[in-house]
Amino acid sequence: MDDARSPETRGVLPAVIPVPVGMAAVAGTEVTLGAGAVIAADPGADGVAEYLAGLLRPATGLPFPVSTTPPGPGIALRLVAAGGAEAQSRSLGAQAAPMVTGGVGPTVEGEAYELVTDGSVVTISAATPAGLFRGVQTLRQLLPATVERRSPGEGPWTVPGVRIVDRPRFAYRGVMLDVARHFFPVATVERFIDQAALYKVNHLHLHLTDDQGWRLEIASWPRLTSYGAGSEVGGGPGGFYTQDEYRHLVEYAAARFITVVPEIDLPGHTNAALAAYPELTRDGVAVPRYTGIEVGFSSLAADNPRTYRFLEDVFGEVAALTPGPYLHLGGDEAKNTSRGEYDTMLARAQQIVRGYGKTPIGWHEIAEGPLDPPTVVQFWGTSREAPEVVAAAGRGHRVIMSPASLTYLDMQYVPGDRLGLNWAGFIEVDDAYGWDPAGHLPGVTEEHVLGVESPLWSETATTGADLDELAFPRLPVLAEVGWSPRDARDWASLRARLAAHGPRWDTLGIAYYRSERVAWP
Ligand code: TNX
Repeated sequence: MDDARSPETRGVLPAVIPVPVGMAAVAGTEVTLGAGAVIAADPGADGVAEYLAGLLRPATGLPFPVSTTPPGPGIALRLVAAGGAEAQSRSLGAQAAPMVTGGVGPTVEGEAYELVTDGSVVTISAATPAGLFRGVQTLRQLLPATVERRSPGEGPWTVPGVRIVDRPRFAYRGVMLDVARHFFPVATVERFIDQAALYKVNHLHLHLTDDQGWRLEIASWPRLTSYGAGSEVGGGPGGFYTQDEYRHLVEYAAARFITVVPEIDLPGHTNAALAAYPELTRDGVAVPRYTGIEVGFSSLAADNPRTYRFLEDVFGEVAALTPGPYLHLGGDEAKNTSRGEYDTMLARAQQIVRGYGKTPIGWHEIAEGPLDPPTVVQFWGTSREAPEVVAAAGRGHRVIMSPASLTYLDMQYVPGDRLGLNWAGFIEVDDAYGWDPAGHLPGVTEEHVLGVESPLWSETATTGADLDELAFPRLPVLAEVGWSPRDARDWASLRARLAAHGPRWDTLGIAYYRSERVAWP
């Protein structure tokens, strides 16, 4: 009889999230990593090899020496000519995702990899270290959950016999953390980066400024942090990142092939800056700091020359600290800014950002005004109609899809949840899965979509455990929406794979939300 259950439920295929483009079980080729296991790395792959060794050593208690000499039994990381993995994917009859063309930023080819077992060696091949790194996350998920322990545990450390070919569907797979409504220390952000990396997320958007606090040191405007950082929602102490701490986070993310996208939100969401510098207000009168959660009351002033000095200085410093191609300039919910003021300030802000060699990203309201050619539009609406976004896509602007009713990690799962808001609705795990980024807005099709981002606003989240509960399991779900081909996605399969990841999250200390839609073990 046919077994109608998914392959993962039947235990035939391993529980990899996001589901790879192509994965086949290959009997008799499993690899058990034992005392003699080495990590053989091609020149240029040593950074990823050391990262992998760092993952494996604590739980296995094995030495995993990294070498560039030909492999013994264990793991091999191979850098192969570009196209190799793709040719393989064609030969396996896997779905070829459409090419991303033009523009700056990431390309999907750079993250393709393949992973094969041959009985004694697990070989990961890719054209770039980024591809190897994505493959390493797959390897990690092929090993027992206990591999995530930070102290030696029981093996055996067996990788099932598989052949995997994989590449992302979208070049941009992001997660956003709001460190403005509540401030999160460096260690919490590092942990968030590690969690995102496990699911092949490649952009971390940091929402660094808002009405409730300014979180990045700006040397030329020191009161932004000496005063403007000292508040947060609910009246807590707030906080900020020094430039060195921010640089550290950028490097920490880069070591995981994650690009930091800093956001300086304007012209609204600026109360913290206005409180720090009364010269930026419309009437020059100081405003108090703000610890509530209303939006849409603050605004920079278009006719104040200090506004543009401020934007030049801030974007100049942020650009200098940020190696990635994007600077996010907000643009959302400017309810206390006239159309003319908005257009004037956003036009100048885009010019300034481009002057520093960066590509602007703005929340989708920015598409109601003039857009510079490279500007990326981030859709966050709750309806499937956004004529100005469709029009911008038609003029060649790339779109990041963050529909609030599907991707907002700060929405409650169900009524009565301890954490979260619900203005965009309730988002259960299968809701977050049951949509497609291409065509969600009719007229915004595959080639317009740069990717998918899941924002985690922090009005109700104050601790790392709160972030865990809102992000898990929805972050892995949305990572699959951004990575996996449309027709490889299947809720019954994902449901089983999420359940299989529960013990891994327990081992990692991730306080995930035990959604009733998943049969947790
Ligand atoms: C809307 S989404 C906002 C944020 C809030 C969030 C809460 C967007 C661009 N603006 O200011 O934090 O809702 O869910």
